[in-house]
Amino acid sequence: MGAALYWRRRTRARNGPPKGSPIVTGTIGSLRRGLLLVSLVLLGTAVGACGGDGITPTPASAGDDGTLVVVNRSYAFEPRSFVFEAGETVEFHLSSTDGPHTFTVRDLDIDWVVAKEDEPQVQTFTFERAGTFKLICTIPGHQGSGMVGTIEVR
Ligand SMILES: [Cu+2]
Repeated sequence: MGAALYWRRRTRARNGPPKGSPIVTGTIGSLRRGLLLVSLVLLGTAVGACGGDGITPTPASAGDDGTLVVVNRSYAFEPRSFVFEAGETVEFHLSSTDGPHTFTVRDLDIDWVVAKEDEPQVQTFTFERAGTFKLICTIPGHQGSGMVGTIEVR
């Protein structure tokens, strides 16, 4: 805004009072639009950060029918954190929005490849022991790009 005022003063000094001049109005208008855009981008970043590592999202559980839909995409699991009861059997419906991914929990011997879009594959698993387990995608580069999650069994 400081720059805009400076520019206005200079313009006024050079060309006389440009009160209500469309040029000035247009410039201020586009500056406002620019600021609005910057604000929206900052807001988007802040909202996006909530889903990141800083704040843990509410963990997902299986529905009343024991099923749970998980979407795999580059590079995230949606949802990315889960909570189950020990002894609970969950029917996972896994799909990928893009290339192949895996739903892998090494400590539980889970290693499911999820390849085709719009064709969820169904995998059933019983979580026997309590603990916190790391979910990863083993496609090279995906884990490093943030395709990780957490499964808590309690
Ligand atoms: Cu992946």
